[in-house]
Amino acid sequence: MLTIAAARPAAYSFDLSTTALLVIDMQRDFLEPGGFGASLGNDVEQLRRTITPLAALLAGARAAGLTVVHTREGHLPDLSDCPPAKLHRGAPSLRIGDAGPNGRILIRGEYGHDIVDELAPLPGEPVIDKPGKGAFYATGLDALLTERNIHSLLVTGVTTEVCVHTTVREANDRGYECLVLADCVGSYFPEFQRVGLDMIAAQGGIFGWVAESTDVLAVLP
Ligand code: TIU
Repeated sequence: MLTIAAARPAAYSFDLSTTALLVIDMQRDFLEPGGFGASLGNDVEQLRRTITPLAALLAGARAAGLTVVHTREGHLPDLSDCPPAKLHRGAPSLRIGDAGPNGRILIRGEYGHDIVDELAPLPGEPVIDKPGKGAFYATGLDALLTERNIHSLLVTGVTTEVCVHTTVREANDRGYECLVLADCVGSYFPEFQRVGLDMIAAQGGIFGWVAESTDVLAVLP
């Protein structure tokens, strides 16, 4: 058992064989200009500080033999898996499915939909394609984790208050123990980053725990 004493609200313990590193939606569509995040009026630079610590954590996790699972948010080319409520909401400069500089916005198979080069999945690492914000909705993630006897998740990715939060809430309700790594999750809004993390650890860890990636690297073999 490995223990992160500095986690809040209390120490977090996990076993390598029953833990996965979950990397949520580190896609060009959220982290690079011309994608979905930018089309919503966001400054993608706010998210890019996560790439360097996450690359280091990914390397440490791989070296320790930890299961690594990546997710990508996106839709089928015919948009049959995109609810109208999602497609028509707001007034983005480009809607889901529109042609952008990195291909069609948030469409599977397009350049912009894929994961940034720095965090590219290795062959054999599962990549879960998800149509929603939560990684458990309409995906095989729960079955994959159950099959591998995984019940602890080290959670990273973007954005803190949207896909990370939704996924952590889904995971918590399914019995997974989530440690969210503050420097490896990012929001377009600094106040949402702070409050989003506080919400997870508040009330005795109502959804999970929060720590830094260096805390994890310090205990990995
Ligand atoms: N808009 C926003 O903050 N996030 C998303 O739409 N998706 C994810 O968080 N991946």
